[in-house]
Amino acid sequence: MAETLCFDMYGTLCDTSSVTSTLAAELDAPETLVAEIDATWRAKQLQYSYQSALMEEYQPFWDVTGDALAYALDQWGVDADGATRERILGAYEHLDPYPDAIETLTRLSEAGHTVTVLSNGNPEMLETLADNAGLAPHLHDVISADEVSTFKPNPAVYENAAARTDTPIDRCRLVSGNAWDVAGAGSAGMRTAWVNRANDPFEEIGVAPSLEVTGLADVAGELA
Ligand code: LAC
Repeated sequence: MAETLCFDMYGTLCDTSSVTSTLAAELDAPETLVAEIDATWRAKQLQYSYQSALMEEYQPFWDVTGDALAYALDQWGVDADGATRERILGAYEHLDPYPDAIETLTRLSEAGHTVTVLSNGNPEMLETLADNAGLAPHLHDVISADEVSTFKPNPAVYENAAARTDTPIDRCRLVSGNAWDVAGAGSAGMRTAWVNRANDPFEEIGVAPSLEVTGLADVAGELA
């Protein structure tokens, strides 16, 4: 049965850890420090998105990501001028797609599914990344949390995706590598597919995934 498939972008279609090469080049820092900054940056990025949603102080994900970078550099005692920070942040527009991303989108589209991105990224950063990563021609739509001025896992974001694609929410499926995102989409009434690449335990809150796989190609294997 045809579904509207909503792919998360950061950590699902594109690999956020590909910012490490930019961090290393721009900061001339050892690999261990780069790994620490990268981990703090990603954790703070998510935390700041949750905080700003809960505080009802929405700001675009690009700004959230910049603030999280500032925190991570500060936490690890690294000085970087404004231009360097901009170049590091710019890595978010050049993330590597996972190797099986394009083939997965193509197969699912050919199988009759509507294939979209549903992400916390603001539209400009999503469109730039989708172009740079070669994903854009394989997507029917790119839907941003920015349209409802809050962030996943607020149900308003998943509900907006269903409304925008004119699909009943129980015929939409979020595909995400982020367990918290899957838990939230399930809670909002979507079907889900959890791309559990690291064999992690699932979240203790929210709704368990309708489908669990270890890579994007398996999503096509199951649904195409
Ligand atoms: C996304 C990030 C938060 O929504 O994973 O794409």
